[in-house]
Amino acid sequence: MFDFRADDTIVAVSTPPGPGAIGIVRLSGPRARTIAARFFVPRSGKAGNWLERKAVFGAVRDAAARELLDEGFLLFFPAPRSYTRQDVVEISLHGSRAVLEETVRLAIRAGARPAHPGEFTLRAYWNGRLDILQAEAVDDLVRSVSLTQARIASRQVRGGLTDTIEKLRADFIGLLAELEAAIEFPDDRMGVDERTIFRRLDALVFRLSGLIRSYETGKALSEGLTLAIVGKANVGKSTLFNALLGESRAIVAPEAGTTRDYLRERLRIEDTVFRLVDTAGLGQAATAVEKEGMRRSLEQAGEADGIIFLFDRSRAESAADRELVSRFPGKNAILVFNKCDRPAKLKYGALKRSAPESQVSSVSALTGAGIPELRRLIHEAFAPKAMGGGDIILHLRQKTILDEIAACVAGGREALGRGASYEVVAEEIRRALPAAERLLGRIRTEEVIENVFARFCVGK
Ligand SMILES: Nc1nc2c(ncn2[C@@H]2O[C@H](COP(=O)(O)OP(=O)(O)OP(=O)(O)O)[C@@H](O)[C@H]2O)c(=O)[nH]1
Ligand SMILES: [Mg+2]
Repeated sequence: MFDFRADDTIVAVSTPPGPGAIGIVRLSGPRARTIAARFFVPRSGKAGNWLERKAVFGAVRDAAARELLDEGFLLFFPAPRSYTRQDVVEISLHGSRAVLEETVRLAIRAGARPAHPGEFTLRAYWNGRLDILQAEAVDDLVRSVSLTQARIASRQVRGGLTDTIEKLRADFIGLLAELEAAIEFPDDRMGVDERTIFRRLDALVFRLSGLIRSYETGKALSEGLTLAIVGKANVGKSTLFNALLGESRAIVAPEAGTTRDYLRERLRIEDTVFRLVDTAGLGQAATAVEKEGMRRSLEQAGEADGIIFLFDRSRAESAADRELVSRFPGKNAILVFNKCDRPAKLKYGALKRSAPESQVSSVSALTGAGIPELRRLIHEAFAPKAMGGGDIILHLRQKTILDEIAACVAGGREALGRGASYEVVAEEIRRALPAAERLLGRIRTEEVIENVFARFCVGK
């Protein structure tokens, strides 16, 4: 889908659709300056005689219509000191879709071609300004909705993950060199012994598995974790759902069995976005619809990343409550006791013992008492833990290749364990190198390029 010829000049609106105070039209390519000079007239000085990286005030003009379209500023970034390493021109105008699209049309009439999604960044990659990990992070940064996501992506745009992978690659090469020396001079007492090789391999396994595991955090950050509110009918699940969201989203009613289908809404706490699910109450189903609703509740609870078990504190607990709590072993959960505005009847000792790992909170979803504390508890119990400045893998492409590399290391370790020769061990480990190159995008394959850049927006 991409035209890989980099010798034409592309143009696009680089700001999002919809009215804005400012909108930007961007051109990249060897003719960017000449093309812009055809429709951008500077207030003073000669068109096209623009100083490097100095704002030029002027107007966009349709020569044919002899009419000024809008006034604004132009910035010229000559190659190679630009985003794409080609000549780049950026024109800031008023953010009207009509003005911006007409400017693009004028550029096309003067010889530019409309850019494909991600094509500016593709050119940056093609011309060696970014590697593929950085290019992927550009898109993550553009799309990030939380500060944590933005920080991780920004670090990767600046080459943080690239450095980590480079170091890993260097260690592979170092290890191979040692193995090769040991193969060539088997009698040299300075040669590496098996224990050292084992240690090196274990260290690599450790680092790789840390990176691979971080993908779970990355996914949680980009997609949002799902939390299901689960409990018996009428305990106040929908009331709590509404209280947490701060809006009356779900129907609340005194009779049991009000909620039939589950509801899902975005819940933002501090910097984390969750997907909160309100489910149908569990208990004795009287009708086929109720039965299906309960089946779905259990399904939602099973698929969720975390569960909020809700109980009515003004009623005595039952065996069914304890059974429910122990139904999802290993699942991250909290126990919440609702209706604390009423006299307490429920003793939660037994429930707590059924879920010793889970934290406990008391609220009144009706009055709002305890809701701020519960929000804090939800964040503490479920938000993905930031990994002290470490690298986070955000893409399946990256994780898949890391898995491959880890398999090479495991293969080498296994060979060493069963007493195979160093040649065989080296053979296994050597296979990790092309994978690392692919991870960094040093090996350019059209498939990878299309997969990475096609997700971008036009103009980026
Ligand atoms: N006193 C008191 N009543 C509450 C509280 N929370 C909910 N209720 C009431 O309990 C009843 C049931 O509330 P819902 O939110 O519909 O309960 P639910 O768990 O969603 O019920 P189903 O959808 O039928 O399973 C309503 O009459 C609510 O007003 C609370 O904290 N205190
Ligand atoms: Mg309900």
